[in-house]
Amino acid sequence: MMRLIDLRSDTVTKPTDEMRKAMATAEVGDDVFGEDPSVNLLQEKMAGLLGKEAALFVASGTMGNLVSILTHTHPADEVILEANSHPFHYEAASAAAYAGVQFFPILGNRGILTDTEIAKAIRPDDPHFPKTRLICLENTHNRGGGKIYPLEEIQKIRALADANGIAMHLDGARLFNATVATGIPPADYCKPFDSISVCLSKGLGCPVGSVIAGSKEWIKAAHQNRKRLGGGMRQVGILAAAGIYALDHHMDRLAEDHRRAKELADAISQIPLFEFTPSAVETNIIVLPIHDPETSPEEVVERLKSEGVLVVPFGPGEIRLVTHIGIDDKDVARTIEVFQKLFGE
Ligand code: TLP
Repeated sequence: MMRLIDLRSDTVTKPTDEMRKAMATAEVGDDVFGEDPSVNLLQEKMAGLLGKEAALFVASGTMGNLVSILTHTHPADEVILEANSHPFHYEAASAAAYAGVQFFPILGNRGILTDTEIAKAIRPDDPHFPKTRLICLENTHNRGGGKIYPLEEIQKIRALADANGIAMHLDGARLFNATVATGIPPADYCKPFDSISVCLSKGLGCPVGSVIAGSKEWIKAAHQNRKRLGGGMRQVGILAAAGIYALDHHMDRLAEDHRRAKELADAISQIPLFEFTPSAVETNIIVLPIHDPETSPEEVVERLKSEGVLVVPFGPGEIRLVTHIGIDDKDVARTIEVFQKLFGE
């Protein structure tokens, strides 16, 4: 059978044998009683790594963002975020449904907003307007093609938030891709934020889970919101053990995913149908433009699939490829060969 090369997302990874061993032998307890040693260890490790007082294991990145937004806001507050950000684009309006907040989306440059753009969206203190309570940023930015948020820009936004009494949350689903690519330590990247959500189930290669982090007091309130959403889990150390294993063994290797994404970008960008600037690929995500309006993303996806290469349509005239722990150098070479065979001139 043809080996499938699955570049649809870094969420498709399967736990390695070593990770499965760590999960199978994990010490567990009832986490609703706070008695799961593996969950407690993961939370401590992550809080330390992100430079925050406390952390909380949650089921998914979507739950991490929702619990965070719930914990920062009151119904009818407003949250400023980027128009292509995950909470606005992909979370089924969960913050509207469960936190009762209104989003103020601003279209950025590949997901990056500046302090000047955000400043214009902050509401004046006037009974006509909602209260601007929270700014959410995303690093790396998924729909921005894995774009790294420059730390200096975040620091300027923090100064603006401080001047206006606004909290800041980071959707750091792929924060470690940014820290590995830049060499900036996670705690430095997280310092300007009141809360952070990081995913274990993306580049780190775990089957499930995210962790949110913040002050002790904030995490206490977040814990109650997680409970309200039905996210209090029991012997969940089996999953936390995968996270601990990944923090110890799967972090540095993200650089390999970035190198492979660059190799793919360099080769595919030379095919006129997909021409783009390969240096735009900063981490593990490649968003490819399709320059022929007659060729739909779905058609490109189908043709690649017939040769065993899986990618996803990513909006009008675009497809996305993501490298991850399940993709090796041979897969990269084969993918380039398939692109050239199908679409090269
Ligand atoms: N992203 C998924 C899809 O939902 C699009 C993917 O394949 O990239 N924040 C960011 C920046 C994300 O990219 C994702 C998932 C999430 C949050 C949500 O994480 P999960 O899927 O664990 O709820």
